[in-house]
Amino acid sequence: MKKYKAKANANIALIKYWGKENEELIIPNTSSLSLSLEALYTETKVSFIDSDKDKFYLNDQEQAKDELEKISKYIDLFRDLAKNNKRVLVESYNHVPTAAGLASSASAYAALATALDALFETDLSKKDLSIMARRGSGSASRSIYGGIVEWEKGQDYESSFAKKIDNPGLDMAMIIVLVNKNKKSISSRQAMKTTMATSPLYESYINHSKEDLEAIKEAIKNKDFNKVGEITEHNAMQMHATIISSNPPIIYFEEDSIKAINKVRELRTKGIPAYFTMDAGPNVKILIQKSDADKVMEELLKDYKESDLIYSDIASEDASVEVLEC
Ligand code: 2P0
Repeated sequence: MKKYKAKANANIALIKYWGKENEELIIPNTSSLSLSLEALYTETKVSFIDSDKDKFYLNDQEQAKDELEKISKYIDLFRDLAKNNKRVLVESYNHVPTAAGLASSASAYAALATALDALFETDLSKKDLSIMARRGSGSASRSIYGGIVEWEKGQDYESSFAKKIDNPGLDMAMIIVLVNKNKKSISSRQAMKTTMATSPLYESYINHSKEDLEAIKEAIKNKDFNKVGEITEHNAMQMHATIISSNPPIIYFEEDSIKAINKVRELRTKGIPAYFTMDAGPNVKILIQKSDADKVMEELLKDYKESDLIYSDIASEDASVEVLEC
């Protein structure tokens, strides 16, 4: 019996995806752009089992009914595609340096799609793998690739997928400041719906984000790190302003998020280029030049414990799969 193991990295968006044009097919309202992170990844093993039900283990824990149903529904997409009704054992491991609440649906579904493609012998292209990963979670479409990745929103099932953007040699890395390792935030899936339904700023976010995407692609081409950073910060804060203006308000910031943001500004006053972004949670991600990593770490360690910081290079490899045993 063959077992396959796939690996996919998590990604952090510089231009954020927030809201869907089509809920069922996960077609977004905007295109987005991200960096895949080497330090955070998911490994997922899959094999066929002789059973009438799938089985799902996450970090060696068998998952309960709701999680199993969700993943079974997802595996159905591959069963339909391959016209093969066999049940599957999924063993997934999130590799995150600390128990940081950073487990990512992006790396999870990108790894699962890559593993299932091998198991069901569907032989999908990278583009189709990105589409299948998207069906699990929107941001997973981007985790099929390493490096700088753009998810083009497209208009329908076939045209909404991610692709790699050339990096002409921009020197980048990220440091994640772990603000709160425990508290569970409102899920981004639910929060997106509330924002779209109630925020008076939502349409403005959509329009500005198109401009931000064009501007950041130009800045990447020009190897202009400061411009990339400025656009990243401004886009994230536009997204959060939009989310906060939902009714009832959704606030991902905590006091310590603001503290970390101020620390990033302090780095800049000391002449170190560094820019922040935040997602659907309180942790702050700092975009830096890899060549400044030692200096930035030294500054951050004045205020933070080493265990509150995760340094990551940008992943160079795309999602991949290997055969484990026959
Ligand atoms: C992003 N986020 O672009 C944005 C920024 C969070 C904030 O994509 O409903 O888990 O599964 O498509 O992909 C998180 O949303 O949502 C996300 P679904 P997903 O990274």
